[in-house]
Amino acid sequence: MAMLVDGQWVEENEAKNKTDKSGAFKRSDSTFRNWVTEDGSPGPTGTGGFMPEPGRYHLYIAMNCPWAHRTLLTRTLKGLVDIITLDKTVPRRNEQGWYFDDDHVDTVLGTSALHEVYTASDPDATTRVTVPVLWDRKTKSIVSNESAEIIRMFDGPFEVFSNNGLALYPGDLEDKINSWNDLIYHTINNGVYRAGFSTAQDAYETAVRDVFATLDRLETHLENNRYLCGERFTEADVRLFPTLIRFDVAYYGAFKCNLRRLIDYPNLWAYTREIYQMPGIADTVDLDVYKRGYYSRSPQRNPIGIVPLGPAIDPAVPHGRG
Ligand SMILES: N[C@@H](CCC(=O)N[C@@H](CS)C(=O)NCC(=O)O)C(=O)O
Repeated sequence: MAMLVDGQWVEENEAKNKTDKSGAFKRSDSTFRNWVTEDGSPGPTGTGGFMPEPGRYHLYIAMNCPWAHRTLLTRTLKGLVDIITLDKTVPRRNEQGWYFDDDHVDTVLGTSALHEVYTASDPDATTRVTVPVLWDRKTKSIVSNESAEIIRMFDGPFEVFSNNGLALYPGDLEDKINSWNDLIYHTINNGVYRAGFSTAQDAYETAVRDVFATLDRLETHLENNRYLCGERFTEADVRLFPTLIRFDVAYYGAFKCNLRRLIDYPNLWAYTREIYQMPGIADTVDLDVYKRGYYSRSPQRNPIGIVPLGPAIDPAVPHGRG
């Protein structure tokens, strides 16, 4: 898969870049790490000047991407749909990486591929071109391409324009949320990728065992807890949901995470349905896009590119919780 090197879109060897000597999958770090803050002052890692303003910021996502899904969920849950505009790339990549077409238009810059958005921000950028991207119309630059940080920005500074009382990262739950986030990132969000992209049996088995050890633990936890941190829905739930909703249609088969299906876990499956049935969330989900995306033709994982018909799962079935 190609990437930007000194502002040029160049090919490079996917396997070489993404796995280490043991065959384990390695994810690269995000490169744009600025922050929208309440008063526009610099955040923890970036330069300043990014004030929260309605209509100033624009989110680029791809519907199949679970990291982008976090930002889409948070935008909906925090009531920011009219404050932060949105464009979706075509939900697959071609030789230009993430791209736009007649049905998926870049309404801000009119580019035909996302790498042009990156070079519009930094003409000399050396980086992978990933979704999500938070774009600033005012400075004509990328604020951030790190989903974990974009959802924190959506949770705080924009509350002056939209405050529905939902705090995804409340002070008294920070430690609990951070500890769930650590576990869920390594063993679930990235765990399924470690399984699906590994090029050695051992690395694959370790990843799959990690995935299911955490799913088993979550199943027990959700027996007596409505959400990960108890009664309150938090960022930890936002970060877990994109992997769960993709699990049976994508990761179970395409990434060989097949010891159990999500629907075999009654508590986890009901929890997933409850989140799916929250206002606006079903619109952020597209099971068919997930299936076609993860089963797209790949020399390593699916050389012929056949997309399976099943499984038929229905997250709209009443969840019966609480
Ligand atoms: N750390 C990033 C990861 C995002 C990411 O890996 N996105 C994938 C799509 S699911 C991507 O755009 N990959 C393109 C590439 O690596 O070239 C985040 O969480 O925002």
